[in-house]
Order: sequence, then structure tokens, then C-alpha cells
Amino acid sequence: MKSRLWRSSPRSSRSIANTPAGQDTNASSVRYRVTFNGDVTGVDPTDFVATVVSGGLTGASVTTVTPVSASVYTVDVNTGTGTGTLRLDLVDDDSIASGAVVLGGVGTNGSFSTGQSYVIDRTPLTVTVEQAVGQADPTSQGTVSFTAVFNKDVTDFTDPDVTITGTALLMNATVAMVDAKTYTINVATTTTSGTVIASLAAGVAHDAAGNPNTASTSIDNTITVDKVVPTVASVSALNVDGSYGNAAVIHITVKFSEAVLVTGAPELSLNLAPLPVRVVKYVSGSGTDTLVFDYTVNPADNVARLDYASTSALALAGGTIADAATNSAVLTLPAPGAAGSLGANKNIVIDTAPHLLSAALAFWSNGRRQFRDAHRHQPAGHRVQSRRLWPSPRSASRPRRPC
Ligand SMILES: [Ca+2]
Ligand SMILES: [Ca+2]
Ligand SMILES: [Ca+2]
Repeated sequence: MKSRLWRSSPRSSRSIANTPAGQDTNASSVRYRVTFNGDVTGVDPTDFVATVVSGGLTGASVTTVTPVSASVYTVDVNTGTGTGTLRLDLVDDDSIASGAVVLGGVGTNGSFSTGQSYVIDRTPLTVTVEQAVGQADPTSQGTVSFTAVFNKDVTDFTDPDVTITGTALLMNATVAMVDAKTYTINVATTTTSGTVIASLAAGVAHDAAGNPNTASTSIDNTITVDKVVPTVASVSALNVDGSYGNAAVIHITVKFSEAVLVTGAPELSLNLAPLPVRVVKYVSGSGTDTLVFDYTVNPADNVARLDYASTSALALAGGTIADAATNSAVLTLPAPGAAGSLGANKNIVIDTAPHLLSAALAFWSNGRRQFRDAHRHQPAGHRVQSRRLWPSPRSASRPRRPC
């Protein structure tokens, strides 16, 4: 009998669908469309229940039933508070009928609980903006990159949504989607140095439920752009002015306009002309603005005023000298002897003349005491300084012999 009645009289609910279609919302009220397979009467809020399928939604309730036609009804549901999945179910209590025939026949057989659900999403949409993984900072690159990561998928995040600030000449950002939560923000740099800072103001992007983003947070969303190339400011030495002999070490300092990083062993050629041209190696200073090149005086070296060989005497020799942003240093030195040069900043004499002849003559003609006196007056690093020593009166009458 039931099956016959079913066939002869429409009296079941055919569907309960979201209206408008769409699942995610943060609305305080949602609407379902309930469609029966025939005209019915007696449909009211007590025939429905707002079922929380999942999540922490509380306080959801059916508020209004409005007929669209005798077989179609809209049902408005207050979505309560919190976040969760909400479905509208029809609970058959035989109060809905088509003529004399109750829904589904006598009993709770007309209940319906397989309709569509809404995802009520009130979780705030948050976003972080950080300099991209692998992004050099500081950098001299033509483009710098940040990464924006939302906690949920967004669909409306575009170039103008990015705020670029900082002290570099500000360029517009371009946004490239990695996935619906993750976006790369690229910013072209100019010839201007400074900082580039990327952020998102609140409300520029939305999740599927319509929640606007809160303002972005960051641990490091600042990239320093450095387009200034290091240059040599001056060359000097750690040693005091004076005369230096064989095996003395002259610590030559090359000061740059900013801190530089060194790889390998750059070289500095000195002016010990005509031969040999001494090439000395970098020894320390990477990470600071002053590099040290150590010159150990060789036995044959002599020069009245130590300097480097030319404006191009500083050479990489397979190494590198660059700032932290990888701008390679300009290696041009002040002209030898000109302001800023080693020769201008220091008066360092290299004197390794053996002077053995004069010393022997002195010893022969003047005796041990005078030689000791002469030796005592030599500058540091010298065994003997060339000077003329007059014979003593006692030995003056002895004829001198060439050695
Ligand atoms: Ca029933
Ligand atoms: Ca940074
Ligand atoms: Ca620089």
C-alpha cells in the first residue's frame, strides 16, 4: 500500500540545497531551498533542524520558512557562532501533508538528511610576508622577492594588494601564485640603494567564505638593495714611518669605501723598481673596510719611499673583493705618491744595502768600540746603516788598503 500511495501522491522531500549555491560563508544566516516532489502543506520551522555536521559551530537555528511554491520552500537558518559545517535536515513528524496523505506515509519515514551543507567559516584570514627563501640580503639584484603565505586559499590577491615601502626608489610589486595559499611577490629594483619592505594591508584579499585578511605579519620582510660599488679610499701601512731592512714586515693597508669580503688571495704590486717588482698577498681584513697586505722585505729590496707600483697595482689574482651585496670592488688605486697613496700616507724607506764594506773598513780603521757604536745607532731592522766613519787619530797614520 505504501508504495502505491507513494506513486499516486507526491509526498517526499526531494532535495534540500544551498541557495545560492556555494558552500563557504561567514554569513550570520544562510538559506536552503527545500523541494518536495509534489505540493504539500504544513511546512514550518518545526519541521527542520540545523545539524552541525562537523566543527565547533554552536547556536545554529532554523528561523524562517517561506514558500516559493506549494512544492518549494526556502528555509533560513541562523548560523550561530563559531566555525563548522552546517546542514539542514527535515524531521518528519507527519505534520507535512499532501491532502490527506502525510509526508512519506504515517511515521518518521519522510525525514531527509542528505542535503547540501554550508561551511560556516569565521576563522580570520591571516597572511605572513617574508623575504623569499634564498633571497640574498643585502643584494644588488635587479629583482627582489618576498613570499606571502595565507592560512587559507585566496582567490583575489593581485598586484595592487601589495604595499611596498622602504628607502629604495619604490617600484610596484607583481604577484605570482605558487598555490592558492602561497604567492611570490617580486619587486624590481632600480639604481637606487635602500630598503624594500613588502606588506599587505588588512582587507586586500579574501578567503572563500569572504573573510578579509588581517594585516600581514612578518619576521623579516625587509631587503636591503645595495647598488653602491666599493672603491679604494686610501692606502697606508700599520708600520710607523722609518727605514726598514731585510726581513722586516710592512703591513700595508688598503682602505675601501665600505666593508668588503675577500675570497682567494688578491695581490698588491710594490714599487721596488727596477727589479724585482714585489707582489705581496692579502692576509686579513675580509668583512671590514680595510684589507691588509703583508710585505716581507727581501734582501735585495731597496726603495727611498715605499709605494705600490701603479694605479692598477691591486689585482684579484683569481680571488674576489666585493661588498656583501656582491658588488665587485673597483680596484683602481690613487696614483702613487698622490693624496691617498701609500707613499703620501707613509714615509717608509726600504734599505737592505749590506754596508759590509764600510763596516769592515770601520772595524779595521776605527777599532771594535767604534764599530759597536756605529752598530748601536742603526734603526730597527737594520744590521748596519751606511755611514762614513772617520779613522781615529791613532790609526790615521796607517795607510788604508782597499778591500
Ligand atoms: Ca511521515
Ligand atoms: Ca631581510
Ligand atoms: Ca655597496
